[in-house]
Amino acid sequence: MFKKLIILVISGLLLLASGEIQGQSFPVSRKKAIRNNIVNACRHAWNGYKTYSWGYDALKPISKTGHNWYGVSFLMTPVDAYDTFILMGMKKEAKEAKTLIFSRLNFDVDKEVQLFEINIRLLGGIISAYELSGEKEFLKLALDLGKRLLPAFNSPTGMPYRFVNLRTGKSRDAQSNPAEIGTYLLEFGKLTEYSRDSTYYKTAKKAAFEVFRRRSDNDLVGTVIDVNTGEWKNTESQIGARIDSYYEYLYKAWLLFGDKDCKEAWEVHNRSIKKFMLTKVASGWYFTRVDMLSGKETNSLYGALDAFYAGILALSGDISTARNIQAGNYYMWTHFNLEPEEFNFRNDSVLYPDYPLRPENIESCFYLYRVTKNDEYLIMGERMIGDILEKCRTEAGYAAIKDVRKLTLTDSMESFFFAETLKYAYLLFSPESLLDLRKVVFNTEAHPLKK
Ligand code: DMJ
Repeated sequence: MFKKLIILVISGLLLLASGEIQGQSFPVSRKKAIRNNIVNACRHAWNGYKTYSWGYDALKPISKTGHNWYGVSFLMTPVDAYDTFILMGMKKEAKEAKTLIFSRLNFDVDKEVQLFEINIRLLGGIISAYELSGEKEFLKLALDLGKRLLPAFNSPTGMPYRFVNLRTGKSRDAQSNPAEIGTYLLEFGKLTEYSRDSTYYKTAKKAAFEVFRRRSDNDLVGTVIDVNTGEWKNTESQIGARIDSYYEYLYKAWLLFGDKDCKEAWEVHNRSIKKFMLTKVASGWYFTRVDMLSGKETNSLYGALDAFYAGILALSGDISTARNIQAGNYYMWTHFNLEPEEFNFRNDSVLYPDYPLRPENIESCFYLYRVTKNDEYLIMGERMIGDILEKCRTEAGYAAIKDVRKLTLTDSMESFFFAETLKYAYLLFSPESLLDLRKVVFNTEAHPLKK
């Protein structure tokens, strides 16, 4: 009898330790199985890159060929994937990516590049790689790249042009937007930290605040602005495309560097976003689009990019709004069986039916799970990553979807699939100790930067 009791107590303790009881609906063994699937998917995609597009920016997963954004390669995929390999414990793949980067990545090229993308994917990726590996070669690359991006900010307002030539510094395209103007605070702040040259952070902050000071009386910003004149060219305000990471970096500059001005600016915008854009309908809460001057609705559109905002709200402590927004995010995913790029949340019609392997919906699940520990976000995440790994898989990797209603594929596998989609999904099902949000802040491409 006594022996039986001891056995019962011990097996109970073992179950408790394994999480089989604690998280009834989501035992540790299930999390582990999902993590394994994600690692296998990551390896499958990297093997495709290695076999068919080694040295290129990205793999085209249907035609099995390589693709460069600018004619020459800046190794977008290996740079974006490197810290994901490290976090997933994929040592062999991390080494392969690093060797390729050190042997071939060179920024002294007479090519014009898009400042924003090069900053979030390459500069962010390389700085994070340096912090995770301690390899000086990464820091050298980051400082070299940073110097080459600075000339883009030489406009009459201090807001950067959209394109810059990496060798000559010649810049062009003054019709920009808040995201492409205000998403440098984290990476440039890190450059200032490592170079001890305050120019970087000051330049990034000036650019972001040139947008902020042009906000409307409603404390909203528009979608297109001329960086030469500072004049708004499109006054539609939204939280998604062309504005998203401007908001994100105001809040995260506070988290990473304790910059109070940035926190205050975020609070000003967030209050107005909630006042003018938050819309409650039966399927969930959404942020609609409004005119920055009148505050009136222009379009009841919502999409894959907007989904990130629930995560930022969760991070900033506004859990109840975040939860309701995530309900809308999940509806967008399940109703269409993979989220469309944009849909009208008032009548469920699809405007842009593509799904380019975006991470934002899973990203918000990850933050919400971290702050609430509610299994519901694991269930959402499991469904989403399951759909992606099943419906987007090709022989060579994972492909974007052209139309979520018909599940037709298109020949592209963006590097953010490695940097963000797989990483957030993996972290959602991993122990918190793998990545402590009190110690790091993710840039907008999910490259972790140390506080
Ligand atoms: C990423 O490159 C970044 O997250 C960016 O801020 C916008 N979205 C794409 C992925 O969807």
